[in-house]
Amino acid sequence: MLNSASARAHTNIALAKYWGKRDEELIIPMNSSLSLTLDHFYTDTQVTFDDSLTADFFELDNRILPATKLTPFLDLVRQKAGIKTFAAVKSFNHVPNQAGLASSASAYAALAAAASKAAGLELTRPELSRLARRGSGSASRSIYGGFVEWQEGHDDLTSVAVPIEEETDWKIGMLAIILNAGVKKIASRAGMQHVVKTSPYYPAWVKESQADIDALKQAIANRDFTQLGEISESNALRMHALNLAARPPFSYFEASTIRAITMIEELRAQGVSCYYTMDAGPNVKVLCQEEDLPTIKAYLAPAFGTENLLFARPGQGVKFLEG
Ligand code: 2P0
Repeated sequence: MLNSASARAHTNIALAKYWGKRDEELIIPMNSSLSLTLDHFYTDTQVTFDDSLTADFFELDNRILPATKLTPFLDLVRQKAGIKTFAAVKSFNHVPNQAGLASSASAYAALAAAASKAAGLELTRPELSRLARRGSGSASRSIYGGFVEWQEGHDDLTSVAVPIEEETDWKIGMLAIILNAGVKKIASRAGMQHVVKTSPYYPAWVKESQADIDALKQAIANRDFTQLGEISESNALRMHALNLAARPPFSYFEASTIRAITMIEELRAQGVSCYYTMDAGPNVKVLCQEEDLPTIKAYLAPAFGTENLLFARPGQGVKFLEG
């Protein structure tokens, strides 16, 4: 057997975040989440099932890496397809400047699509979303473009992403401020596990998540940018408050994170509509309307450098590539 397939998936940034699992093995989240898929940051992955291989093989950006993390995921694909063949996986992360945005979301969404096709499976997009979820929760959302909701569900079948508005004509996007492109201090998986166990605010977080998602959907339907931004920013701060309230506490913020946040608040005080969100790292992403981008960049560039300001528009869902 020598079967190959390639796929491209874009990363996504959550406006209402996923931060905690109900089921660690199946990756069923504690609450639903809502994200925006971005056009500028993506992963291309080629998977080849090859009878001559004696183990799975993994290459990322032309560097050979251990395949230990990928093998359990490839086992799921092999099990579904009824094959035992090992695979060679070649990935390229298309993220300028090693921006620290190359998340597992685009990686597992591209891998799910390429591996399932190469194994001879023809999965529907809901099936691809569920498969990607098994690699990394946020990857379930990268199967779709635009605004996407990962519905928490209660088991493998029902925990799946659905598109809210795949092809959006809304002229908005995310300006990523790259503050530190290094490896994150605490892996998302460990961080979220720790807050579920020890943060006294956790039940309140879960309860408020659904209200945030409802309000975000309303904002999207009404093209209400202020509501979209206010809810996203508040949701991000509440996620990070869980970390500060954990025992022992931890934080992804660095001094430059606070500096960036303060500057976004200053811009807002000057009448520019822009809002921030942060994930499991120090970088700040600014949700803004395209028309305000020149003003925002001009204000931030002296502090952070133009080369560290990367703008992305709403992007597409996963697609298969030739070869
Ligand atoms: C999110 N993050 O909703 C949240 C916000 C980071 C902060 O999903 O354990 O790599 O592989 O399911 O998806 C990052 O966590 O975690 C993430 P696993 P994942 O985007």
